[in-house]
Amino acid sequence: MAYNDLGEFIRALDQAGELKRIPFEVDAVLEIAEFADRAVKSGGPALLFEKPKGSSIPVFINGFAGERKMQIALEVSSVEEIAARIAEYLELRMPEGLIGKLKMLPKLAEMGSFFPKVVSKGPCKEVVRHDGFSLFDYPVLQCWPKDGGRFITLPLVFTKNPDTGKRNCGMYRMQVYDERTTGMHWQTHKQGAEHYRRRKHEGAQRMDVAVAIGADPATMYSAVLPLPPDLDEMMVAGFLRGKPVEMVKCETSDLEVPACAEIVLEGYVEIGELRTEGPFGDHTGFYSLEDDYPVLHVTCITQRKEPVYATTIVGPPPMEDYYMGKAIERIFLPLMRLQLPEVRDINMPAEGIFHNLILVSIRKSYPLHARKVMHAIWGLGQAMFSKVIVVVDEDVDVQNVREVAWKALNNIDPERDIQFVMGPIDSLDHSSRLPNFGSKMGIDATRKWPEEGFTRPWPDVIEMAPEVKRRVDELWKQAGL
Ligand SMILES: Cc1cc2nc3c(=O)[nH]c(=O)nc-3n(C[C@H](O)[C@H](O)[C@H](O)COP(=O)(O)O)c2cc1C
Ligand SMILES: [Mn+2]
Repeated sequence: MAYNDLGEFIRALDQAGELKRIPFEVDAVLEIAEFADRAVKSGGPALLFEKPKGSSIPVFINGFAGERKMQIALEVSSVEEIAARIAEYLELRMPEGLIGKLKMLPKLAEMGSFFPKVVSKGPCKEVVRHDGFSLFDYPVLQCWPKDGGRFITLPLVFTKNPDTGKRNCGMYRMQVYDERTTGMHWQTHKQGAEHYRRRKHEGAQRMDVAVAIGADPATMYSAVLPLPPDLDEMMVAGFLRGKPVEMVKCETSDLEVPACAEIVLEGYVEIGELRTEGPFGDHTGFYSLEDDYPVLHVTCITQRKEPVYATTIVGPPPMEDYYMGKAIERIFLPLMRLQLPEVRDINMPAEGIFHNLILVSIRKSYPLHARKVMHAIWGLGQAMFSKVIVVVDEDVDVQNVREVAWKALNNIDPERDIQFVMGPIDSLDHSSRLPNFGSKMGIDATRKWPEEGFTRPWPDVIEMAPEVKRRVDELWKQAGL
């Protein structure tokens, strides 16, 4: 049964032994972050701080911070189940004959149930405040010592594409500047930034923005998914939870937000207004330096009577976002394989913080096939950020990083097998020669073929004969080993 809100998710974590309530006072400045960091690094529970210093609103953190928590969030026993569900839809073909078509009806009905539903009221409207509010009433974290201030780190930022009217929901952190103003850190490649550019292009003065903080877990998670532009995150959330997301109209704009949200900030971004954002201890494990970003002016806050403030911290990996990203890797594999069926598996190790390193195994079918796969990945949505791509043959288990390192390093003649290309760079990369502009490296670590100009013999990997293994299994026991 789909969770109706954040509260139900928190209860489910509690029942599974994946939640710890902290009943005493803890400071939202740095202390909660240190708790969260230790908890995620030791495989600990999600945390609910009942008495954050200076606020009556509890803080929930690390709800997705682990494989088991991700499973509870998405109500599966393995996220591969979602990949399998997606694969099932991708294989849907128009069946032959009437009986076949009738058999498809339930599937089609199920698809219809993913679409979000507009409702007239919801818990996020229990309190509506047009004035007299302050963002400092909320227990917004300062995560790291050199951060530029407090940051809302788990917001669902809603905007509309002015050309198509389609909604977008992305997770973009928001630095709290004062009682009613925040930064809006949508990086240039993201949909929020694209909507802003389009508004600017049409000469608009303002763009409406609504931000939901805290919702049912599938809805929260959908905001981080690297979906194609104009594919509604709320529809995907409906697919993930198997039930439509209920949306309510904002008080001050024609945007809609999840009715179950804990807290909603309504406001606008003034086109052309930029302000220094950061520094911020980021998911690279380094501080992102100060940069100019748009500013959100909050004009109205709606919320539950007793909301919970949902947040996260990022920093040296692995953090909560690693587990969110790992599930993305699993869920999106069938979609990637739709375009690239030769891909067997991919792995983005925690240390590679998603975009720095992607390990790919392929079934190699023609000369320079590995290069084709690299270029395809660099052309595939947010996978464009992949700084280093290592392509190996299908017999290499990319989930085993030691095996990849061993085989790949043996297989490469660096000058021949490494490809450098220029391309768009993740805004958080601090090493590229210009922001958002730099180079990438592809490593073809597949076995080289004569058709690729490799005429020397290629050796086999060493393996013991199976009959010897079986015999030694026996002798091993006999030896008391
Ligand atoms: C905890 C967390 C914080 C994030 N913060 C930002 C951010 O500040 N700016 C940004 O552009 N992307 C951020 N992201 C990544 C985006 O949410 C992600 O790229 C998403 O797919 C963007 O959606 P869009 O394609 O609809 O723009 C964050 C992701 C997570 C998990
Ligand atoms: Mn999107």
